[in-house]
Amino acid sequence: MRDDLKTGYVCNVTECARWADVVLDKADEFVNRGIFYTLGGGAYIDTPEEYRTRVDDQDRVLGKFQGLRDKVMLVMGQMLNTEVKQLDRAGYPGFHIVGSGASGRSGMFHVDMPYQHVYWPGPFCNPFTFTLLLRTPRCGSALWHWDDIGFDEAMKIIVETRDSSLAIAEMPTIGRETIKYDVGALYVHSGRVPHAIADMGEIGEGEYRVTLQGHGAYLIEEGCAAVYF
Ligand SMILES: O=C(O)CCC(=O)C(=O)O
Ligand SMILES: [Fe+2]
Repeated sequence: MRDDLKTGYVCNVTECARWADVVLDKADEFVNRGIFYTLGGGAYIDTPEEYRTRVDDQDRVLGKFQGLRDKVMLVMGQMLNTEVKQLDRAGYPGFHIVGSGASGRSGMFHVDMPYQHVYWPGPFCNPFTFTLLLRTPRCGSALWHWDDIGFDEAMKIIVETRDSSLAIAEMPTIGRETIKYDVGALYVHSGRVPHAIADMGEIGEGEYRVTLQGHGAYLIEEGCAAVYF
């Protein structure tokens, strides 16, 4: 992560607060994913049938965020030095919402491989993951990562702890590093360094960690990057 993380700036604090309000106004559409909720269907977390249904319905659920998505794609294009477009037939970048129910808990130790679950119009390379923090609880919002755990070793830990309620307790603390997110900043990385939503402590009642979330890769023949959720 320390080698492949890029950071850009998308919106000021006022704009972020406004976008976070629009997300929280859509609470009826949130999907409970355990420690967090999503707004929008995610290829990495939905069944193929659920994903298809949510993509078909996404203009209703995520239509209001086109302005934000356009800005994210523009800034990401400058960061990656390429044009960035929406991947056809896939989900728009969506949102993770973490509330007080996740107080004192972290996300799962994982690597990102959502590209296995979407349709690619041609060959692609260099998959990436991105996060834009829109709202934070007072304790802060961050990502834990383990740069010194290689991909194969990470997969072994993931398989061993899968379906285990101990998965969180078993997360290695040795070598764990923290990237503290700033509101309005966009973080882009390969997703191949093992990582987890960090436990930053107490999330108060009515406080939320709201992030725009997505993935992407370079379309080799088209010479641009495409993003999805
Ligand atoms: O919310 C975050 O900080 C990261 C989430 C994440 O790891 C993912 O969506 O793959
Ligand atoms: Fe991830």
